[in-house]
Amino acid sequence: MLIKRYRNNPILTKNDVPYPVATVHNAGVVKFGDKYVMIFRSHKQNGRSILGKAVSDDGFNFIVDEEPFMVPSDDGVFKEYEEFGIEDPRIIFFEGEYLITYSAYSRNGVRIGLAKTTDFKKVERVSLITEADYRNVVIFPEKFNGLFARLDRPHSEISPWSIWISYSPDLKFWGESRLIMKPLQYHWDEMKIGPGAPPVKTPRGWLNIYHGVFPTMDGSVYRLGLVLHDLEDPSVILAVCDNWILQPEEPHEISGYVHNVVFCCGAVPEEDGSIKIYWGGADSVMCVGTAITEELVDYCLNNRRDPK
Ligand code: BMA
Repeated sequence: MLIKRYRNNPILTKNDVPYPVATVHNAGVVKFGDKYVMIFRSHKQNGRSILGKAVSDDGFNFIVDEEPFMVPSDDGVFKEYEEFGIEDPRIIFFEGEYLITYSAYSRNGVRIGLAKTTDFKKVERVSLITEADYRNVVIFPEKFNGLFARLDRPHSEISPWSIWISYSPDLKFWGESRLIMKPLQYHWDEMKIGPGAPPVKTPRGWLNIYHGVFPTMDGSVYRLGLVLHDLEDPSVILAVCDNWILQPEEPHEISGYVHNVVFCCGAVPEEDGSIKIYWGGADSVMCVGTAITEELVDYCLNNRRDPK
């Protein structure tokens, strides 16, 4: 088995949160000094989402802060575009700052916000970095030829829910966009794909743990898969794994707020070559599993499908 589920999953539920929430799911996680910081999404009891923070010494046992970490802004342009809530945070560390991308929902659609922090106490919004109909933006934690790069997932009728890449000199203005990967017909990811955890650097490429969705008569099923991007040119996909690496199997992944969902927004590579992969179960709870990073890369390279 590639991913070993932690025996005490779920690691976080709404009962661990000291303020009223209906769910705890889809969290970004990073190392912060000798701690692990998790920024998770919660539905409030009005169905709109906020972001909470939890801290851990070992990456498995987390304590949630007394107050939410980020709630929809009450100021300026962010207020206008976060009215319906903020969702699905991803975190990277770049030159002394933690950058957080999140989905911002409003009557104008869903777009991506970028915020930054150095201490996970004070958080500053930087910019809204996409127009409407974008989700799942992950920024690479390194620049390429002086530019930031990100993977994103716009939606269009002609090419639904595919993965694109874009570049930016300053994190604010993005361009040079290209489609690099599509869902595959009659395949576990045929309906939608989207970047999951921010890409993890490995000796053989950037590893993107992505999600894929398959429509069934009983609703859609969210699973996780693997993509490997070239180290120097991340627009080049070296391999897309034909098989999923994780699917809903535990009771708290199969049933909950939305049933049959495993959804990843964060993974933490460790110095010993292992990696902690975090996922939301059934849009209700947070889970973690461990894998060996090089085994994931081998599995991806040995079981390829075409990217588009
Ligand atoms: C996606 C996003 C995720 C969610 C998933 C399953 O479209 O909204 O946040 O986990 O659906 O409901």
